[in-house]
This record gives sequence, C-alpha cells and structure tokens, in this order.
Amino acid sequence: MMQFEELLNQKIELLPPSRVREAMRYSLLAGGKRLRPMMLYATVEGFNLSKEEADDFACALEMIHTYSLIHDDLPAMDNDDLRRGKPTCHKQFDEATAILAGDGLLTYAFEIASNSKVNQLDQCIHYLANYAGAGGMILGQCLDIEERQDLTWEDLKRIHYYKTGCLFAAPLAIGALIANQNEDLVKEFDAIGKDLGLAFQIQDDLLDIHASMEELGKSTSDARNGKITSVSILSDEKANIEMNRLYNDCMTRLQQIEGFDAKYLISIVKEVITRKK
Ligand code: GRG
Repeated sequence: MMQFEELLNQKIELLPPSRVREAMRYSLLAGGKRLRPMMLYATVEGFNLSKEEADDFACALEMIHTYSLIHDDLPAMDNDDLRRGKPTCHKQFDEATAILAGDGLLTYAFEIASNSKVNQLDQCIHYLANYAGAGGMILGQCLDIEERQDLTWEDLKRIHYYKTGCLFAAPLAIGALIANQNEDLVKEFDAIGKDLGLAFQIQDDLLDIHASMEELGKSTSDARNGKITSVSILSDEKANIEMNRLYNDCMTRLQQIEGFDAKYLISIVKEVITRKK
C-alpha cells in the first residue's frame, strides 16, 4: 500500500499551502489500515479491471473516513487525545483547525471523485454522498450520540449499519458500479458491505475489552465509559459467535456472485478477522 500512501500525499500536495492542508495531511497519513480503499480495489480487481481505475474513489473514501475520525475525536463528540497511535488532530493543531481539516477532507473527497473517469460516475457520486451523509454515516453517528440506555440488539445493529456499515458498503457498491454491474448486483454488494461493517464493529467492541490502549492506538474505551455495546447486550461469547457468523456468511455470499472472483476480497476479510487493532 506504499503506492496508495504516496497517492494520498500527491492529492494533498495539489492544495495551496496552509495550516489546514497540513492538518489534513497529518490525519490522513497517520497510518490507518486503509481498509475501505483496499476493499474497493479488491472489488474492481474481482471484476478483472485494473486497480488504477478506482484510484480516485479510493482516495475519496479514505478522506471521508479520516474526516469522520477527526470530527468524532473533537471535544464536542468523543473528546479523544489519541488516534492511530498519535495525538488527535485537535490536540496536534487546535480545535478550529481540526474542524476545518475535517470539512476540507470531506469536500476535497467529492472534488477528486467528480474528476474521475469511471463508468457510472453520477451513480458512484450519488452513492458516496448517500453513504457518507445524513441518510448514512452521519445518521449513524447521530443515533449513536443519543446514548439511549434502553437499546435492544436490533437498535444497536441499526446504528452500526449506518455508522460503520455504510462506509464498508460504499467501496463494494461503488466497485460494482465502476465495473458496470447492474442495480441488483450493486444491491447485493451493498448488503454484504453492511454486514461486514456490522461484524467489524462487533469485533471493535470485543477488542475494546480485550486489547490495550497501546495495541489499539486510540484512547476511548466504550466499555469503560459505560456505553451500550454489542458485547454488553449479547455477552462476550455470543458477540464472538455473531461476528464469526457474519464474516463467514459474507465470504460465502461473495463466492456465490457469478462473474466475480472473490479471492481478493476474501483475503482482506481473512486478514481483518485476525486483526489486533
Ligand atoms: C463525526 C460525521 C462523524 C462520523 C463519525 C466513523 C465514525 C462516525 C466515528 C468513529 C468512531 C468509530 C468507532 C466508528 C466506527 C467505525 C470504525 C470502527 C472506525 C475505525 O475504523 P478503522 O479501524 O480505522 O478502519 P483506521 O484508523 O484503521 O482507518
């Protein structure tokens, strides 16, 4: 993924020099797992297209994801000091700059996406906006900060589908669109992506309990803060079972898609299953 890091840096270099540009670069290049871009690349490769076709949307996805982390860490939200093993954006710069860096990454993502030459560009941009917006990830965050204490598993699943699932569904659905697939197949990729996001979030809740702050590279512990999580609702054991069931089910469904070579995506899922952060 060295090439992808370089690509992100090149995109940032195209902006006029400023404090906000440096804050955007700082958070973007702070060493995330790059899962969402990797999932997009694996989807287009599974349809036998070259990875480069997806470069613009891969950058856009990582920028939107990074913006969400910067804003999520702000004092008005989670008020975190550590992210990706480094001081959060508002700690390294200041609060106003961190707000602008998030806004800058979000808007820049759409500028880059709109310059792309992919198939079904309008649809790709529409999906991206929908997944990121108030009918997608932002809705999930809004439901999450309500912190209701009477949440059922169904309620929590809904929050995770929006908050985490949408940005996992985006690379899969957009990958299928770039590969010129039809609406039904795009919907199947979307559904698999949402389930992968849910599994990933359950795994996050499990790691939150079992891994140290150093291992995770972030400081907030939902469990310590008394937040309702999949583990507090389901129990450790059942959360584990549900996570594995979801991951396995997603891999099976991917293998059943005709004309799609699932091996690239499956190898990412297998790596994610064994992740420690
Ligand atoms: C503030 C608009 C707004 C949205 C925030 C994504 C999000 C919504 C909040 C971040 C906190 C959180 C735990 C979100 C769930 C999704 C998730 C597990 C994000 C972390 O993704 P990774 O593990 O992060 O892929 P890296 O750093 O590896 O890129």
